[in-house]
Amino acid sequence: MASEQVYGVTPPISVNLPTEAEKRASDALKDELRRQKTFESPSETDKRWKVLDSLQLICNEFVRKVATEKEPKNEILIKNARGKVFTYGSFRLGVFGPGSDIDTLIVAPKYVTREDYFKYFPDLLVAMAPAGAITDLTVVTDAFVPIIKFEYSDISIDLIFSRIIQKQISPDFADLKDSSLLRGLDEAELRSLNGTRVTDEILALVPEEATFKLALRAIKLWAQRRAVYANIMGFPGGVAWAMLVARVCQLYPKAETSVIVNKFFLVIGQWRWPQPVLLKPIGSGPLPVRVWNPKVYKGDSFHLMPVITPAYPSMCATFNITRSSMTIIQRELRRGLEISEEIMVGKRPWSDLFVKHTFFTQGYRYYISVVSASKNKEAHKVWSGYVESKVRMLVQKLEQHSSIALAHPFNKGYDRRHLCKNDHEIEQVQEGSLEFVIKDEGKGQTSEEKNPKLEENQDSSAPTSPVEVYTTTHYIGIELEEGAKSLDLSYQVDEFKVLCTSWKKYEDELRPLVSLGVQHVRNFNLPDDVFEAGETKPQKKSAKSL
Ligand code: 3AT
Ligand code: MN
Ligand code: MN
Repeated sequence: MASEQVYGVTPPISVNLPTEAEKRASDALKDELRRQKTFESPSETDKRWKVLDSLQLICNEFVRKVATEKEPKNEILIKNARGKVFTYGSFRLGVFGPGSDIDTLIVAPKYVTREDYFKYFPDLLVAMAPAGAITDLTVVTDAFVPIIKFEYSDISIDLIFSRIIQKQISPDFADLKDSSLLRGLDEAELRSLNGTRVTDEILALVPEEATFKLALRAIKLWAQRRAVYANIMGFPGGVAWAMLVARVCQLYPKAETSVIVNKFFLVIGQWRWPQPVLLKPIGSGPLPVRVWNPKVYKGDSFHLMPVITPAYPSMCATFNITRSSMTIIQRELRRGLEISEEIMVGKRPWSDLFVKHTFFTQGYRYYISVVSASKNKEAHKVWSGYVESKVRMLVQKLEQHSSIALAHPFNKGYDRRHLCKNDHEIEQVQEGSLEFVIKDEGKGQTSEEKNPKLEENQDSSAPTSPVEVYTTTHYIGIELEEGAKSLDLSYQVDEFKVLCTSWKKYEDELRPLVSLGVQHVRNFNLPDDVFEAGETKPQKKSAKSL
């Protein structure tokens, strides 16, 4: 008899079959995930598949068009011209919810370049999709991963592109596992193929896909509710959480979903970092590219909680984690273990695991707010994105301050719009004032359409009509060292500001339009809109109670 396949880099911890109680706990978990609306309806999922079918047709047409342009006489090439649509992200992992996008990759033969993709694909897309189906089309050619983004029948699509060095894509071309497909590609193309290669590997490396998907759904919901989900803010992102769950699935190959979730908190909570989490041994490959290796690369040895992607070239998906975010993640893992232990013995419901964080309600006495502000929407998209990507650097500087025990960045920024009558009001907004905030936003940002002229009015000291100012605010909770008295952060703040404003794009174009403010905020001065209905805002202690 063939021995059973071993998943992962060590033997399993337990191959026990599930008990009746564990099965019941899994059913209860599934019910809770349903109640929490993490699943979409089958008809909505059908719609996603239809959109993907349509993208496959458009993709083939696109490749044919390029073939015809470049080799008009080569009938065989034109006849066999086709590309292949792959997915990655939450759709590929089977953990998408009602609001998820579809992360999609187009692979084309070698004669199709990225330039062709950006030149032909958008128009072809609009022409071939049903009339009016494509909206919000954005083309980002100069991103880290160049991308076309759009809505197709109200489903968000992220569409990236890579060619492979083959003359034709054969009709049965099924996957991107083979590392030799990476030969001859540039960095952007490598990165574009990476998402699909990683998700496919993860799925291939778990013993039971269905169990993994359900457990990952639970962990994603937990991580979002507890505000420990956000790569950019120094927490694990979707791919990292997926690999962590996958590793636990490998260690308990026969276990039910409920057991995986419970053991997740046990195993990951007690992990001996900086030992890396690996789904398979790190492999080598055909390219002169860097593969994660702390023995060779000093930088890699600083990763606090390394979680390594399984597809060549292996990378650390969690290089962003800081000392503070590690402390917070571990605190949350401990909480998860305590609660899930009680859930498993029937003492508590699953809903307790998914209770919302208390970052603002009972989090900290002191917060730092980082406010990026802009005088128009386009500039704000660029500027706020850049500042957001640097907040971790401020967090790291704060961590090093002798009076600060912990600097905890909230995982999401708060977007606000303000209506200002003069430069003085604009300055106040830039410094964090919420006096001029536009309330009753509803869901969409539509008032701009009602008031299209507002943005142009940016100059004089006494504008005749009010101008709109856009802000994004990031909050960092500060825990002081015991006995710390004064807190002078001017050095750290100045350094952070220099870091942001020495960006070339700021110097070249953004400077007249944008600003950056950093302030202290006491908990009782936090703005109302960070609290949900039913939450209590911290109150200033009266003199008596002090
Ligand atoms: P949703 O269900 O869409 O919310 P997701 O896990 O699919 O969850 P995204 O669509 O944001 O999340 O991301 C899908 C993948 O795209 C994850 C990662 O491999 C890649 N990705 C996303 N944002 C970035 C980024 N800024 N830089 C590099 N890769 C990114
Ligand atoms: Mn996605
Ligand atoms: Mn996406």
